[in-house]
Amino acid sequence: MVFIRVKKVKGFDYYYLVKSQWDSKRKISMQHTIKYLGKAADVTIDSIPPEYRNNPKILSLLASVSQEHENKVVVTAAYKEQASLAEFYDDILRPVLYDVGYLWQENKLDIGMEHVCSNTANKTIHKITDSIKPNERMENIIICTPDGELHNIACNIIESLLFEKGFRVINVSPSIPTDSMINYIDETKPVMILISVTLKDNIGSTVRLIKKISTIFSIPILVGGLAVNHSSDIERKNIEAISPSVRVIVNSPLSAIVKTVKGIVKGNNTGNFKNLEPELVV
Ligand code: B12
Repeated sequence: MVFIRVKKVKGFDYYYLVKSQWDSKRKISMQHTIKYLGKAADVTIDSIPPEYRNNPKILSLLASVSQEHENKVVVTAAYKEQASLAEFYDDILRPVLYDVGYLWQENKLDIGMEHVCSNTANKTIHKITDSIKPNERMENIIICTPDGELHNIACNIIESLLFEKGFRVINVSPSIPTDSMINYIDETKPVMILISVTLKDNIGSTVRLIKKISTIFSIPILVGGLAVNHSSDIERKNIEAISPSVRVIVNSPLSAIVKTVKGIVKGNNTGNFKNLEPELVV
């Protein structure tokens, strides 16, 4: 069997074309390097010896790498053209991901490409976040998803933005059990907790999480995400009725979310939204 082996050196991936053969005497699989292919980003079909170019494993790896590389170049170029980080996420990255979801739903994009797109989005966000200089006097904010929720690109985006605004964001997404969350809150003493919920089916676990947190701590909790954007007024009111510390934020631009967070941290550390200035709640 022939495949491409990846070696990571100083953060870069390097590829080797490798043959794996079963050694029946020693009862182990032996791997022989056929060819060193070089830095992953530079490997093309021409780097592969002709006799292995039709191998489906090799073709699919090369296709995903070149697609991911191409996506990253386009996305990074788009980021540099935007006036602010919030605008880049709101006006470029989120609409692209919504389109990806629509194309997947319409069977016009397969699941593999959907994964490539969401991995590219996450890598881009991490790259941007890593380039931001941390602030010395940072307050802790926890961002998480409820149990069962695997969508966490929004958490990474909000983390990136709040980090840029000088908060230390503890991003525990995706999906950890409620008890671990409680331990995290106890250890890190956040000034606020943000919960992102995408699937309507996860509203139930969101409600359980909020109930658990608010019986133990008095910390402001903001809830947002696709599931609450698509919920009814009554469903939102039911979430807010759990505790006066809870506020549901619907269809809000990222710049307004940042404003809300800053307002709460500055003026209201009691965990009770009743004290909050109305214009800060979107
Ligand atoms: C990427 C993606 C995935 C990836 C997720 C990878 C990852 N690490 O996140 C993978 C492949 C794992 C995935 C899996 C699934 N997915 Co999916 N996925 C998506 C996709 C394409 C993009 C999601 C995204 O990141 N959007 C971009 C972010 C930035 O937007 P956002 O979440 O709305 O966040 C913004 C606001 O809502 C707000 N916000 C968000 N959180 C919070 C929190 C607070 C406190 C505040 C204030 C604001 C706020 O701010 C954000 C920035 O503006 C969407 C399409 C879509 N329309 O979103 C489908 C989508 C969400 N997925 C969907 C489905 C059905 C699934 C699966 C059930 C598919 C399956 N059968 O397996 C699974 C479920 C997995 C699970 N248990 O969670 C459906 C959900 C339908 C529904 N109405 O419930 C969608 C809408 C696709 C579709 N059109 O049908 N998915």
